[in-house]
Amino acid sequence: MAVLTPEAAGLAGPAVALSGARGVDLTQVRAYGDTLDDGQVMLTFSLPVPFGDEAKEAGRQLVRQMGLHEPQVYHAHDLGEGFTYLILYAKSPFSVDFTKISVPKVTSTKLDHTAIERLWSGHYGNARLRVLGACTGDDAHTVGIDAILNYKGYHGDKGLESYKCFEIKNLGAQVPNEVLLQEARAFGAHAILVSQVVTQKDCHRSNLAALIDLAEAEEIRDQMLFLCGGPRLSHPIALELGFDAGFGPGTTPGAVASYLVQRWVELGRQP
Ligand code: B12
Repeated sequence: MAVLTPEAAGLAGPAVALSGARGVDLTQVRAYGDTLDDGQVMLTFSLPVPFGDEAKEAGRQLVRQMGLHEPQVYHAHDLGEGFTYLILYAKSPFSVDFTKISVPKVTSTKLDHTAIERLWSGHYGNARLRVLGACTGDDAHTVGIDAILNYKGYHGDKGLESYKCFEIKNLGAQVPNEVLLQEARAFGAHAILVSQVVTQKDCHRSNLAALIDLAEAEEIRDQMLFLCGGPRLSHPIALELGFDAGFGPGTTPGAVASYLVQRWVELGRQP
């Protein structure tokens, strides 16, 4: 399979039309299964109907309605109680122009622990950046925010508590937005870190957007950096929701520390 990263294809700068290596036309990229440009995709879903030939045919018809061709049921499984699980292959006639794709990214450079501390102390001496973290709304999944904030950290990378330049307060699980902002004022927070793991009915989006609305109503939105993170979050989504930055799966504390310090220096604010 021809694997071309945007950087390898010279796409890090402005969008350019390229004919990639091994015959890949980056202006018309199609899904790849067995052979280049065959448009082959795999779909998995469940249907609330009993397992059997009718369930498989229902799956094929749904896939055709999605605009895909030649659906084939690769696997079907009885989930019990009138539900069927399906895996189908089909062909997609669609293509994307890869050369026109541009995704916003966190622009800070990933620095090591010592470089982060040095950058901070060079500007602010012994002052500290106060970071308030929480898992908000009904969400009780604290492992992610703990991984970023707690001393022991994540994936061999120590958490923000291990840095001299940060003062950390972790409010834990199921913190209402109102309480988070009250705590932020009382703590004199410079940065608020929110974790959202549960995404049912897009509750992560509505809860995060509500936090920003509240911060704007209380006229404190621009006084602090607002970061969010979780398995279904990304920097583009965070920007869309009014946050300064967003971090997805696999984020290391060092990446967050690098962003916080560089962004604070860039803004020219005093802690
Ligand atoms: C552990 C776990 C639990 C534990 C949580 C314990 C705890 N103290 O956190 C318990 C058992 C309590 C639990 C309960 C529930 N859970 Co649960 N749980 C999980 C599980 C297995 C692992 C989550 C985890 O710890 N990941 C590890 C961390 C390190 O990863 P992470 O959160 O993505 O964090 C990283 C990044 O995203 C990022 N990050 C995260 N937050 C932030 C914040 C900031 C600011 C930054 C910068 C970065 C950042 O950095 C982290 C490190 O890289 C997942 C399934 C899975 N395998 O992911 C289900 C899962 C999240 N749970 C799920 C569900 C449905 C529930 C329940 C609703 C189940 C129920 N019916 O009761 C309840 C909900 C309780 C509640 N009110 O929230 C679903 C969520 C589905 C969805 N998309 O909405 C999942 C995906 C399981 C599934 N496949 O169905 N759960």
